[in-house]
Amino acid sequence: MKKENKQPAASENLKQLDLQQNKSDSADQMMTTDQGLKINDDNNSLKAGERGPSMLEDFILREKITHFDHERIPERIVHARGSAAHGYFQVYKSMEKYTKAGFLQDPSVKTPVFTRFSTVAGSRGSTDLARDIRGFSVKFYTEQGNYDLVGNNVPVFFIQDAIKFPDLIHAVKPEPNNEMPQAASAHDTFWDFISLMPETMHTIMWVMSDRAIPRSLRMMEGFGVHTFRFINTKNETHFVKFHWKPKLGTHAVVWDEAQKISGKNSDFHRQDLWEAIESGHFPEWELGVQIIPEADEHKFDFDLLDPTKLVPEETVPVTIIGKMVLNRNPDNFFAETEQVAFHPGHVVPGIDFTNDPLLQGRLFSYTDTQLSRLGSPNFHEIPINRTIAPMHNNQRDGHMRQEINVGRVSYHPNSLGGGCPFQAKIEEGGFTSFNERVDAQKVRDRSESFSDHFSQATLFFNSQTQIEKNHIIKALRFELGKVETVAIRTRMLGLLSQIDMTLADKVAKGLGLKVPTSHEKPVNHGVGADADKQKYEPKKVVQRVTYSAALSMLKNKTLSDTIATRQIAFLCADGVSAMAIDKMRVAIEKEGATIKIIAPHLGSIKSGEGKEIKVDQSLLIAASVLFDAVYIPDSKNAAFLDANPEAVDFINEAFKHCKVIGAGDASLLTNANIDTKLQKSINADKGIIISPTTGAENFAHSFINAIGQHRFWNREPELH
Ligand code: HDD
Repeated sequence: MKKENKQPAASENLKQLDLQQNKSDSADQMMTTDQGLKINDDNNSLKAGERGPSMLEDFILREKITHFDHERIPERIVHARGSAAHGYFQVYKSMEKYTKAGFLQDPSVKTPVFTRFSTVAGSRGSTDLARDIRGFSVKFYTEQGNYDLVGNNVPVFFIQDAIKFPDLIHAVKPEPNNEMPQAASAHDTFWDFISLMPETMHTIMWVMSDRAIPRSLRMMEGFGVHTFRFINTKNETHFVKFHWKPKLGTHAVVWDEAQKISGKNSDFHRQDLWEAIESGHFPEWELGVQIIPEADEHKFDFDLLDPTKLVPEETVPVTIIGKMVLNRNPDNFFAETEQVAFHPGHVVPGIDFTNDPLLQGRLFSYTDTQLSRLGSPNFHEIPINRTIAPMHNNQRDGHMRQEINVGRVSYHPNSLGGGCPFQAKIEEGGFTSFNERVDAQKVRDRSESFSDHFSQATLFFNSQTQIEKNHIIKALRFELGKVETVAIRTRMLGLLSQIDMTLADKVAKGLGLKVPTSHEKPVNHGVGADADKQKYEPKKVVQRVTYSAALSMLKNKTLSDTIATRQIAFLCADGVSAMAIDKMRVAIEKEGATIKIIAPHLGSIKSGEGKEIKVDQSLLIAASVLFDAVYIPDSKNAAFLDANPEAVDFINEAFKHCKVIGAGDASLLTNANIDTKLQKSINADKGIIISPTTGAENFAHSFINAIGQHRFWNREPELH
């Protein structure tokens, strides 16, 4: 990666200007205590004699150690592991027809954003490549106050009611007796809970799919999940579902690869995001909305308020309304990425909630959790959380209050302060909640319109290609295979059989079990079961949409054939052709991808032409799983494959993970140690590109085109 910083000047972004006030740079400065006293010796504590005991008097030692002792804060109860970046959002055309939200009106305005991606289950230091949902939170610093879109990379959620959230999270987190396993759902407590909660089935399909192991945070979709409301100046409302569509397409790694990446580089996603931004390859997403008129609320085969359901794009198309570009890495991980506090309840006029019971519970949880995580109701004053809109109210005091509120008045109404701060009229931007009519009895209950737990799980499964279906089956075999309690596995097979019988049969085969027959099938052990309420029995509602290409990553390939920002390994050794390297390098870099020269040792190697070639990584450090494709320039260094088993592993593994392999000469791939299946398919496999004796440009072109296709799945063995 180039070291040159391509991030834009802070002056281009109002939030960056705001953050400048708190930035501190020690360049050319003297070291001081927290009180500003210049420090003369930071290496020795104050002692009674050179070999004597340290003295209590040493306030410099005490201050330093005390601060250190208190450096950690509690990690997030969920989404603890995350990476974030700054950027901006820009709407393409005014959305005034639907919403009065200020940041969705003027295409010339760039609204600053801070976006954090996360895994859900793992701790702060856990691996990036866990099989998990990814959080996708965007804080828009709008002129009307902060708006947070706190979503995921999956459009649906496990449960329908927030009251089950602590149960879900307790089940998926490491088991409480031995704190194992870390950042993994493949264990008994998770599947015990899931197998008793049929409403989780749709989201389970997504989590078992390759969506849960993205190639990059920059290559995944985002979703607001709940149905929200848009409200315009005439007080007309539309329901809205939010989508983020990545410019680089939606791509995943394979599960075997994910597990190996976790060992080779557990910061894989974090590093990928950081380096892309440092090198000026700013990740970009388009914001899409599905807009549903208020009058159509009950026209669907499911309830719009049920967060376990999506609105198929075939029923309501996604309209692209703007873009988000992330163009600046944080300066300080703790101050920004760790201290940022998102909240689905941070809205602006023009955006409002619905009665989705999951959303309603979230509206409580997010402020509450910051009180223990950040330690004070003043967390909104932390620079990264601070709004760029003027902020005045009568909230006062509390731990670590920064603001110095002047005057005697901290109440409303008042006459001593001239009635200030004033309440804003609607036309002055004052927020009013949507005037929804509610006329109901108080009940602790769930709507029958929430009872169809399987139809959309089936829709998702049926919309996948056979390759993607196989990956789901294998993921379930893996996850349930790690479950020790056989009754849980069997109960899951019962639920899977209600999604798709072939799916259940194939998973059962891998587990060495039989799918329970209908009279043995668990009906409902979950919600309402104890209360013996028949109405909670899952129902199947015939869905008008039975197939949706948008749900498949392989079919929904919009813009996905670019190779920009992909990492290509060049396996080289002394004697390699510098000309072959240069030709391929130029062609690849022109497409915005990055190459790394990998050789048996660091330093440099000598080409056949006598040129020094700088080595980026030694074979000891590099691994195929960290790259998108591999190129072995020429036959002159074939002997190097015999001498370096790591190079052979590299090629074999790239083949196993269905990646593109380019070779200067076919004889390189017929080396005795190369996978025999690879050797046999050299001529038939479209992902193996061999240089012709003439026409090197075509060769580079074919190699690049093949990388654009991401993977060659036909190499995968059939699933029996
Ligand atoms: Fe949540 C964090 C997304 C349901 C309670 N959630 C959190 C984050 C994301 C989501 C992306 C990380 C924010 C960050 O980067 O700081 N959560 C979701 C989505 C949900 C969802 C898309 C369903 C549609 N969450 C949900 C429920 C509850 C919570 C039902 C509780 C009733 N979530 C929290 C939390 C967290 C959180 C405990 C932990 C850290 C934080 O809030 O700031 O309040």
